[in-house]
Amino acid sequence: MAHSIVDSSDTDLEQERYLRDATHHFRGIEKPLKYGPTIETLNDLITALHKEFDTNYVNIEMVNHIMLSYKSHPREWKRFAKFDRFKYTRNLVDAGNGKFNLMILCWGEGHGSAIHDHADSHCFMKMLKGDLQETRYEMPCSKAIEMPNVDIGEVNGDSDEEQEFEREQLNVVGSTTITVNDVAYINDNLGLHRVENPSHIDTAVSLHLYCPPFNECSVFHKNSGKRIKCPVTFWSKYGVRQAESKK
Ligand code: CSS
Ligand code: FE2
Repeated sequence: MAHSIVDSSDTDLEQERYLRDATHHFRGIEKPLKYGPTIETLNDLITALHKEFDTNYVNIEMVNHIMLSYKSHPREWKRFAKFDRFKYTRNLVDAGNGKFNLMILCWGEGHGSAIHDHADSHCFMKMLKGDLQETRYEMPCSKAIEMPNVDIGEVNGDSDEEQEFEREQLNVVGSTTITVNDVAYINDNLGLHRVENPSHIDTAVSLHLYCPPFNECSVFHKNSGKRIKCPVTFWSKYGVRQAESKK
């Protein structure tokens, strides 16, 4: 028989290459696909994602469909939703066999992210509770500066430090508010964003899918366009709070 044994790491690499290529043309879909599966529960969503990522070719529209089709039921995701008083938290739900990361982000009243990129990956953001405001920016040209010990949640990017740095003010492309069950999509080809809970009364919870997964991204200074590489960490994994050293 002429079957060749394909090393699973080759398949993984091919999938990674395919996904990164797809960031150059994919822009997200607004409505679920007519031929897509029904997704009733968070478990259905996770099962459907695993099926989709099981081959080296990933139907990214189908991934978008899966995220759009799920309707938020708090009882299904509550155990992952762990808040901090001071900043938004990232809570890992499923590590997708190394092919994707599915996580729940918990935004306290007024919490927001720095302006950031998505490390050449696809980012789907679905609202589970409350609203989030997304402000988009054009990608600047400046080079990365390594800052390995600062987490994405700790960096604000609004200060006026770094006066000597050659300025390249980030241009705002637009701003939208997403509400329960909406899905926003972004990748580096479409630009950067800052995400904020605009409410000072209500918390917000969102479900994020990143593929390929990443453990560092860049944050950007609004007035200079200066770029800083930051590790991204988890506040909890599979419903269990991470010790400081294990994030
Ligand atoms: N990308 C941010 C959240 S906004 S999409 C993060 O992973 O922390
Ligand atoms: Fe983001």
